[in-house]
Amino acid sequence: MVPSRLLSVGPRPLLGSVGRWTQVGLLSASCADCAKHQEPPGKKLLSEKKLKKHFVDHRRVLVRGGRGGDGASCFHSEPRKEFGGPDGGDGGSGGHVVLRADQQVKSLSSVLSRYQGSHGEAGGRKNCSGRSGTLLYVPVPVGTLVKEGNKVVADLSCPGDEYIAALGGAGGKGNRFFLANDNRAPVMCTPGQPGQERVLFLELKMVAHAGMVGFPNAGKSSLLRAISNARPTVASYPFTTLKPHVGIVHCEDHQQIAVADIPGIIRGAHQNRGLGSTFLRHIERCRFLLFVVDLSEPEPWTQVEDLKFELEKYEAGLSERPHVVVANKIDLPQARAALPQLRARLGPSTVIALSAATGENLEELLLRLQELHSRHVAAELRW
Ligand SMILES: Nc1nc2c(ncn2[C@@H]2O[C@H](COP(=O)(O)OP(=O)(O)OP(=O)(O)O)[C@@H](O)[C@H]2O)c(=O)[nH]1
Ligand SMILES: [Mg+2]
Repeated sequence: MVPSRLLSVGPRPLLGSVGRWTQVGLLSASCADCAKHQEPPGKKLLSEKKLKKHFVDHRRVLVRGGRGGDGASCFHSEPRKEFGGPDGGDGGSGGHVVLRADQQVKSLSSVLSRYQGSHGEAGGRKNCSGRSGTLLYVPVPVGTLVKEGNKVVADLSCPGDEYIAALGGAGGKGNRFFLANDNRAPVMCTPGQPGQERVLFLELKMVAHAGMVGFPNAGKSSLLRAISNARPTVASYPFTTLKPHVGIVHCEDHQQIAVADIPGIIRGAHQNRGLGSTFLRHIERCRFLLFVVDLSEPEPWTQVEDLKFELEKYEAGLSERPHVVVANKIDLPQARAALPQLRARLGPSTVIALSAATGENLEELLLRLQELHSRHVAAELRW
């Protein structure tokens, strides 16, 4: 589910051909042979400076809780009160490091490689406890998965979700704590404990209802621009889109459907050809898929076969998700000629022929999106 607060950008007037629909956009969000479990071979990691400029969807972070303050050892003394007793206060506890899902944050590029929680202060005289370390909040995008080793330890999928990444250390005890009947003047005090230290792997998986996958130049970004007011760049060269974009379609029954435009996939993407298949992580959470096909290309059905093959290589069963095939560029004569054959091969109800450029037949796609979304909501309610 896409949290409603994520979709809070106000509605915009309609596109003529889309009729009753309003649009709103939002820019951004192990089996041995699964490509997602393999590191892309031979690709150099980007430097910190370069990472800042890019859309970053995974990060390794060292988090360390603050150290607890030391307990104090001292004795009360004032005029006419020579043996005032032990009055060393306890140290304050160290501050935790907390990951918090923030919808203003769109990628993990702002997340640093290490975080240190603030330390607790030492205890003082007159039984004064030291100040505890403050919480250190690290804002991460909504949809961040937190892993330790291969184990998923948290899924921050709603705005405001929090996860304590590293606990602060406990404060030490002052000598007042050790006062007992058989020991009226303890000098013992304990030091503060070090904070927890962990290496976490953050992975951003976009939260969208529908994921668009297709070959480069199929017209995915054009389609997203046509049905929402997200503005991914459109150009006639392959791999124009280098990071995922999410657009929100507002339906007339006030449903909001988030649609993700994923960078182009080519055959062999699981072997790191083209942009590789790591971007497919962003459709893992999508409830349904749109296979966008360039109908003006020869044998357009092979594009669907190749896309399904790549999806299966990435994660078994991914291509089985509810889906429709969007046959784009129907405005071109050669595309119109290829449509009957595509329909015959894939089934007439699976294929929606449209033109993202002219807006022809967008209505059918939007109705189908609404139908798929309603089915998904009904299935969730049943659970
Ligand atoms: N004639 C026609 N051209 C289209 C249509 N949709 C997109 N195009 C053109 O196809 C080219 C590629 O469109 P994009 O939307 O950038 O394609 P994409 O799938 O996002 O491509 P990548 O980002 O590279 O993966 C652009 O020149 C568009 O103008 C359409 O319906 N009809
Ligand atoms: Mg694109």
